[in-house]
Amino acid sequence: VREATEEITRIQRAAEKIRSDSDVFVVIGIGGSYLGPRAAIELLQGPNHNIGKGKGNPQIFFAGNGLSTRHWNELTRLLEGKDFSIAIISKSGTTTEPAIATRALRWMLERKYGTEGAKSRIYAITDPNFSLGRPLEEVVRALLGAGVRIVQYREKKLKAGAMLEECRLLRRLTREANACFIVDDYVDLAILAEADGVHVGQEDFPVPQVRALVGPDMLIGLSTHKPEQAEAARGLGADYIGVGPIYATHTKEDVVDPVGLEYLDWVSRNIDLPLVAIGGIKEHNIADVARHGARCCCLITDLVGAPDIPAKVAALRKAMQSGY
Ligand code: TZP
Ligand code: MG
Repeated sequence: VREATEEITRIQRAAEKIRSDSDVFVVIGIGGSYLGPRAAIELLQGPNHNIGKGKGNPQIFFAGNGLSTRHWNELTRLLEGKDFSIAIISKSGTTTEPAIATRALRWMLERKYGTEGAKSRIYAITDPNFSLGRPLEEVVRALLGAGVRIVQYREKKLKAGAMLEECRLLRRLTREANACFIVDDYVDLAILAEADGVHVGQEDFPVPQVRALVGPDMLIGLSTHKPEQAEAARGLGADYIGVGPIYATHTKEDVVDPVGLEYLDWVSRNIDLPLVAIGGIKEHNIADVARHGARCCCLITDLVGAPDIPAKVAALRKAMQSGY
């Protein structure tokens, strides 16, 4: 009974978030998985349920059974410039529905960042030791100004109060730039700073316990170093995985041995979760990392330690694109 109640609460919270954040709600389901929800939603859309005007009252689009070009064009026209949520309904665990959702999300990223930009994403991690003495705010403003849309706060020395102050600043800057803000290691700090996500390692609190603390909406990233860890990640509830260290790095203390490009190859072929490659990635080797399946690369020293951060971001993107 307790589990059922928790599940209903989870669904209600998800529904609330979809209602408040989305202009359009896309329902994807095939066959029977499609007809049931369609009937239920159409019933709810009766005269007293005026669904369909945008945020607070999203328009509902049924993409189930609609794999034709005409249907797809209709969907993309509807989604143009809008905020949207996607629900995948699958009774049998088929891959068709996630494939449509992935296509829609890729389309959205390509519209937003351009075809090349969508496949060459840079995930920046802050580190005061490698920032050439520049203040955190200056470094992060430069990253955001250069189009970086994922910033992780990674701090190992400051006291909790000072970290919270820095995180509040980064939360404000990333929100203004429409960028994703992740906090490394500290679940409490991520919650207090209203971060979009928290990143944990294999030896931190286990992902299910982190999920219990952060709730259903916050992203959880999990570092992985071998196939068993990557295979377990989805079941644990991770939203994306770190893959690395690809190359040797001195930036992180007690880091595991480099996993090389082979592990990245394996993950990109076998694991159905977004991945970010990390560890010793630099302008001179990022093309290889991209060639082995990374569409999002995570860097510290070569990025925050660059004298000209915008020039570095542009060079990294260009090098990534040369690797595809
Ligand atoms: N996790 C795995 S490697 C690493 C972290 C935080 C450090 C990456 O830093 P750099 O300077 O890009 O090698
Ligand atoms: Mg960590």
